[in-house]
Amino acid sequence: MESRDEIKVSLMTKRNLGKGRIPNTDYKDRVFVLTRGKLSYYEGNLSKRGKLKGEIPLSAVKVIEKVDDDLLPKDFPKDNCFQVCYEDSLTLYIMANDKQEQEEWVSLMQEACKNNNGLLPMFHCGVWQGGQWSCCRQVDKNAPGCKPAFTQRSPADKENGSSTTNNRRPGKVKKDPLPAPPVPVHAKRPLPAPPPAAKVVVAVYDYEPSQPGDLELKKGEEYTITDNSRTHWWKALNREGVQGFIPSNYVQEKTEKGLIGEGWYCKDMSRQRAEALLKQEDREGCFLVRDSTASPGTLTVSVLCKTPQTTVRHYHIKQNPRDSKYFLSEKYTFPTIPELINYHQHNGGGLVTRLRLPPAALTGYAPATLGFSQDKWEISSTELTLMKPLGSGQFGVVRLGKFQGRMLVAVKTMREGSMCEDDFIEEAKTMTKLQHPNLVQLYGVCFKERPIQIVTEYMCNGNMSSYLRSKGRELAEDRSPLVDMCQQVCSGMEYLERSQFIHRDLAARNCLVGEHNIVKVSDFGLSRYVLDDEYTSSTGSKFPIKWASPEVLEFSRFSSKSDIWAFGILMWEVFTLGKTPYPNLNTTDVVRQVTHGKHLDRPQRCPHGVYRIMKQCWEKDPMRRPTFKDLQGQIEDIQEKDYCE
Ligand code: 9M3
Repeated sequence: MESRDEIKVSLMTKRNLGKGRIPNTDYKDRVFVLTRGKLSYYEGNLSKRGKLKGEIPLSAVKVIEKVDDDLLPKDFPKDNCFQVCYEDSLTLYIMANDKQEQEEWVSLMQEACKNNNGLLPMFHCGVWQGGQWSCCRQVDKNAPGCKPAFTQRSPADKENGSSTTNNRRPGKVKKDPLPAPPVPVHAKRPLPAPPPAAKVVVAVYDYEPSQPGDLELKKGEEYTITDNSRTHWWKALNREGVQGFIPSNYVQEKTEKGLIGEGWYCKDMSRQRAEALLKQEDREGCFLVRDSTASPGTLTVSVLCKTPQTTVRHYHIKQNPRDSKYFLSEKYTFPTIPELINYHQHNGGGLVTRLRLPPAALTGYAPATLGFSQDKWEISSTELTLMKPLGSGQFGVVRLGKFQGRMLVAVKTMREGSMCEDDFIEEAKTMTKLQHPNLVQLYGVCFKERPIQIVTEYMCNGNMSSYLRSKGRELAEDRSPLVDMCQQVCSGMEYLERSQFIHRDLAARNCLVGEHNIVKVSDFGLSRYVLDDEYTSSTGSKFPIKWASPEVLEFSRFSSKSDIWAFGILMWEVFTLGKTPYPNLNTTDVVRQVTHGKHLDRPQRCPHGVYRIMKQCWEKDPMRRPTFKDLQGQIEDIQEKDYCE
């Protein structure tokens, strides 16, 4: 019988853990019904609800939290488990059918119970099994939880403290929202390592939550990280004690120099990138502060000076060994770096020009998050609005789209028969976990309906090959933007190499350009799922012969080293401003040239230092080719003098 005050109804699997020492371990499919006052479960199924089997008044609920999949004992029939702790130490474990359902139930129940009096600030993220907790190995069933719970308690609750009779947590802990180390209860049992000291981070971008359970971030504010066991989504507490998930790349750890959050500070920026950004802004005194690549541990101020010619000057911030004060010019010393910068923003103080404002690209641009939220990589087509076509790829049309009506994305709609869909879906979850500022982010896949849709980060300037052809002249006036573009691709590829992930079709056409000349590698690994002989066979008309290494041509042997070969060709594309390699050769002649060790010529006006790097990528023996890590160092070392050769 449906009732109007039913908030959610789902058929899920339950395990009941009773009070006794030997918990009853039966798993039953039940129809769970959440109303404003209680959680009930029934026999039967969604179309025919049977006998009522149990009921929990929501006022008795103390914890609603997910159980970590990794901490579930093997006999649990499913993942996606969450727990409802209620009354005095009773726990109901419920297994949802997928992550989204789990997420929805947890957040709906947390919302429904948020004003409960007895909410516990800590919970166990594992299960009670075989006489111990699978998360913290404590052997007392009533041992305090080892992780802070998502207790969005009202201010009144915080002041009054917990009126619970439950003995898991003493009342005074209400002041301390951070995890306390588990209490050792049995000296002989192995105990887990105590949780590391709480990490305080500063938001470097605003973040607006897109899912229940996410926490809003405000740029410049501090947050305490309560769980960073996953790489890309962390749990954090804000100053008001509200907890939720945040994208880990939107925050940076507070440093002793206190620079995170300053609009002019950019931690990981190469000299080339700094020069390219500043020159692109083309404003006298435009500046930024970055970690020095030449002398690690020190900072460099890079500033644009327009007279007599446009140049970027780099100044090391030095420290006086006597009083530890910072300076650019010995005459003016300061106890902190922000004070030093503030001084030079108002006075030349020995610099070629006064420091003015940092580039807009540093202050405005927020990176892609990894997936839309914690574990959300399945996307429903109802969350997508499709807009104009951006072009066609190997799998069909790619459109500009909006996710949840507010975030621009690119949506690839799979043409029927163009992709080996099942294999791709299996891999997609792993691919959404790859995250780097120079990789086009795969946000998720809409695969419950056909055609499948792949949702990725949108890049406003399209592919790099066309970009070079149309904007190349401007970029080539000063060649450091070209080195910078190569360096950005190299950084993204170095991350793929480190993640043991092979691109298999690296080329300028498969890189995309965003705002401020940002370049990202796109469609990595997708060639494995192409169903088209013209593309997959090395004799097919669409096979990327001109980017293929000798071992790929001969034995289809793909590796990070064959990616390196392709990267050399991509550098050649960059320095010819988007020309097609081997312009006058047909495919048979290309294969003949490559297998005989003959390479592309040095593009006109390409610095010799850059061409030397390309040639290393084209070593016949893959083992003699450098790694992307090696190349990163070499590209970084390309000096102004290379342009004068
Ligand atoms: C079209 C096609 C992309 C647009 O989907 C692919 C694709 C698929 C598979 C492969 C393998 C490796 C398997 C062979 C290769 C490619 N390609 C494709 C990636 C896009 C695209 N994606 N475009 C954009 N963003 C994303 N994420 N942005 C974009 C594209 C075009 C314009 C603007 C933005 C555009 O119209 N212009 C014209 C005006 O000047 C700016 C560019």
